[in-house]
This record gives sequence, C-alpha cells and structure tokens, in this order.
Amino acid sequence: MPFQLKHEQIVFSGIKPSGRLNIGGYIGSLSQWAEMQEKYTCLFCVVDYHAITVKQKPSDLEKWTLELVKTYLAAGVNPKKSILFRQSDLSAHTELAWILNCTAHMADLKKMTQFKEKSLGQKETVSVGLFTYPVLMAADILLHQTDIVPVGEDQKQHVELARDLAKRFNNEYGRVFEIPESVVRKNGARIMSLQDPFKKMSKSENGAGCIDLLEDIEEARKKIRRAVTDSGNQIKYDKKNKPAISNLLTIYSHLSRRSIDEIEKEYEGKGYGDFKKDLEGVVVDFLSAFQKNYNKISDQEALKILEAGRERAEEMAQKTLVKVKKLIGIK
Ligand code: AQP
Repeated sequence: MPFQLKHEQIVFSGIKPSGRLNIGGYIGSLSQWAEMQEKYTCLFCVVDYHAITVKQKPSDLEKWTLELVKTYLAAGVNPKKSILFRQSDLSAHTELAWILNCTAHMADLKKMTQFKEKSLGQKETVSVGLFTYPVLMAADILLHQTDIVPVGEDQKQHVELARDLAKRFNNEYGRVFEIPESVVRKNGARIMSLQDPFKKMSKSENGAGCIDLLEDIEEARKKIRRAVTDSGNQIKYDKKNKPAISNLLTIYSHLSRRSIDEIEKEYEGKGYGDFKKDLEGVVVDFLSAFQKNYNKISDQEALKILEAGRERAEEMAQKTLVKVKKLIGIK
C-alpha cells in the first residue's frame, strides 16, 4: 500500500554510523526529532555511505548502524509516525549524488569548513569521498523533497550547499527540487569537548571530553568531575570569557529541560563544586532513562524497522529520481 503523507511539510535528517552518538549530537540534532514527527512527515536516515568517507572497520559498520537505529528509537522516534531507513538501502541516494556532482562546482566544495578541518594533515591521501560528501548529503535531502533539515551548527553550511544546488539545478533544467531550510538550535547547536571548550564534542574523539549515550554511568560521572572549568567561580553563561562553564550550563539546561537563566539563579553564591556535583546527577539521570529505553529494543526489531522504512522511503525517492533523469536526458 502506498505510504500516505500525513503532514504536508517534510523533514529529513541523518546521522552517520561512525561510532556511538554522544550527548553533543543528541542535543544538537536528535533531541528535536521526536517533537518534529508530530508536526511533519519525517524521514530519519542512518547515513552509512557518509561513514565510509573516513576508514571504518567493515564489521563495525553494521554494529554501529543497528546501535544508531536503536538510539533513534530510544530518543522517541516512532516508526509508526516517521520513516526510519538506511541510506545504502536506496541506490537512488548515490545515483542522485552523481548527478549533483555534475552540478556542483569545485569552488562550492573548497569552501566547506568541515572538509578543511577533517582533511588537516592528510594532504593528497585524503579521500575524494570526504571532499564530495556534502553533495551526497544534498542528494539525501533533495531526493525526498525536504522542506526542513534539523542539524547541529557544523552541518549548516552543507544544507546551504543543498539549497544552492537545488536552485542551480531547477534553473538549468526545470523545477524539480524543493528548497530546504536548516533548523539549528539557538543554544546547543555546538556542544564542546569537556576537556577543551574550543573543540567540538565528536564521535571520533571519544575520550575524556566526550560522553556517549551508552556510556557506562560511573565513567560518565568521572568525566563530569574531570571536566575543565574556567578561572573564577561564578556560574554564569558567558561564551567569550567562560567557554567551559557556558558549555556545561548548556548541557545542564538541555538534559534537565530547564532554562539557563533558572539554573544560573539557582547557583548564585555557589561555586563550581556544587554545580558540577548536580550536573553529574542530571547527566546520570538522563543517561539511565535513555539506556533503559535503549535496552528494551532488540537488533531484530531494529532490522525489521529498517526494512519497512526502506519500502516507504523508496517510493518518494524514485519519483524524484525519475523526474531528474528525464530532465537531464537520461532514460
Ligand atoms: N558536538 C555537537 N554539538 C551539537 N551538535 C552536534 N552534532 C554532532 N556533534 C555535535 C550534530 O549531530 C548530528 C550528527 O551527525 P553526524 O554524526 O553524521 O555528523 P558529525 O557532525 O560529523 O558528527 P561527529 O560526532 O563529529 O562524527 P565524526 O567524529 O565521526 O565525524 C549532525 O546534525 C551534527 O551537526
């Protein structure tokens, strides 16, 4: 039976299975998804072709994929309301990426900050895939006629590229793509490392600065205790002068669902010790509840959900791809 669109506007978002998702990715992106599925037709994707832009152990890829599906579900994604699927299950993504590679300019991709950061030190051996991956991301988004893309700050530039490519293609060949908008949190779009408030908390650097969603609870406590702070002892949000405390306040606020103002007031006259002790409790409560949900889901369930999602996502993807190919003169 064809999948009926319940809501007019379409949301697409994806995370790559390159390791365990941490509280940064959760706060910046995943935490918005459950709410969005009440208002929009949502497609949530495990973008495995993005993961291989840097070397991955083949045996890990399936493991991280299933973990990520279970992570989406534990964060409230409901497969009865949203389409949850794996990118590589739909060849239309890579097919459209190739076509858009021929629309994108070298100059578009040379501007991409994430490529510059991730290729640092690799010189000529950096993969071409890492360079062109924003085009694959544009294909992911445009294939499904997406209106809204919830992402963290680091992905905003890539959504801008998707917009530019959609406009360029529409102008050249005829209107086929919707022009997507990114939705980036005002606060929490870039959670920083607990060890270095100038460095993003990342899956691939999952040491003392990073708490992943399936982190051992005692380990998580230790990481909060050892988190760096700034000089002084006031609990005040001030990104410029107090980057470490501002980061911890942001984490506290999102995981406890309380405003930063309210938290600052609570800690007036108190020091970093009190604040970090309570933050430890906030993080532990959040992780425990999250992991309880996660542990209820089996790998078999996750696989079944991916299979059902593939069928539903395929319809929309093929519709767009057929139109695109016709426009460029390929049957
Ligand atoms: N530290 C963060 N703060 C806020 N948002 C973040 N995101 C990632 N890290 C943070 C957002 O979460 C989604 C994750 O997508 P991804 O894993 O496909 O992309 P990424 O940004 O490349 O993630 P990592 O953790 O940095 O992965 P590695 O180390 O493997 O490259 C995106 O919306 C992202 O913006």
